[in-house]
Amino acid sequence: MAEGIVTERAGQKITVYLPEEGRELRGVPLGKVRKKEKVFAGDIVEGRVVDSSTFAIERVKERKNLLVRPPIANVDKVVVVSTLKNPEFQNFLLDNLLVVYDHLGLDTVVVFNKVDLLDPKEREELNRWVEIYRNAGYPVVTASVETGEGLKKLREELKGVTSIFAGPSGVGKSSLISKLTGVELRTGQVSRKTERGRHTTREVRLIPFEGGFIGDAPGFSRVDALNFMEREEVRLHFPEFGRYQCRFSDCLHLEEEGCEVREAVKRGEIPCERFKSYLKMLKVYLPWLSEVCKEE
Ligand SMILES: Nc1nc2c(ncn2[C@@H]2O[C@H](COP(=O)(O)OP(=O)(O)OP(=O)(O)O)[C@@H](O)[C@H]2O)c(=O)[nH]1
Ligand SMILES: [Mg+2]
Ligand SMILES: [Zn+2]
Repeated sequence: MAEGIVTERAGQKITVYLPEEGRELRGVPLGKVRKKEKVFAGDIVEGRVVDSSTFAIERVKERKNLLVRPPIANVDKVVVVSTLKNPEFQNFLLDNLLVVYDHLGLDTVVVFNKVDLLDPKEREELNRWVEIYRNAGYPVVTASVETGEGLKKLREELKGVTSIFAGPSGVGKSSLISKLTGVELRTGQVSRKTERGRHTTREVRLIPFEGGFIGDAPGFSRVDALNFMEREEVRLHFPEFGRYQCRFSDCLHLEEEGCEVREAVKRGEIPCERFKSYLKMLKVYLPWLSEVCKEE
């Protein structure tokens, strides 16, 4: 028996990567696998090399997890890519993604790409966001496919793990992956067409990289944390809130007495941007907040 990892699942086509040989073969699920279970990219499979191009899949190993969009199994880490401009930064979308991936038990890395486009003033604005996410506890990388900034740091984050790139359309997910791995991916126009729904491709592909795998994903335009969890759970996925002890352990940090998170927002220790995202996720409006957090 040999062990491989499914790197591609497109319709009936399955590709299996054999780490020991460093090559990819066509995967053919044997009867019992075909009948009993679906095979996803990221699956660890056992089977036999039957000829120079074919791997017969006899068993799919139990999955650690299975993402829905994109459909990839056994993901360790999500690289959430944003840009300050082109497209404009949407911190609410980033915050939702960070909450949802933490809920799913995945590590996250925050990447700000296309920093080559920023003038000094915009670079300062970006630095403020970088500080906000670093202080919250996330690893943050500023990157540019054009200048190569941040790619070494990103490479370190990807070593030995299965990671996917997520974030809005057009931020450069595919471009970053191509630049890192040297593998050509469809970028720009083609995926924009897909966004319009002209040619929604379901194919998913993992690229072997530095002892791990990288998966590309289609851009998200909207993610709603409440579709994944109860409103009581959301606060647990804001790491910076966990540093404060409120009077009540089930405090939602809204209008409860003895809420230390609220005091921290008032003192400026928790940034307004993050706390506003939290309230927006819960669909709550608090009058005191407009006093503390003046509109920019
Ligand atoms: N100036 C600049 N342009 C970039 C950079 N990275 C990507 N781009 C450009 O941004 C556009 C979108 O890049 P993609 O890699 O297709 O973006 P994506 O995130 O994969 O988009 P979707 O697949 O639609 O979700 C392309 O025209 C890229 O050439 C960068 O660091 N700097
Ligand atoms: Mg893309
Ligand atoms: Zn509280």
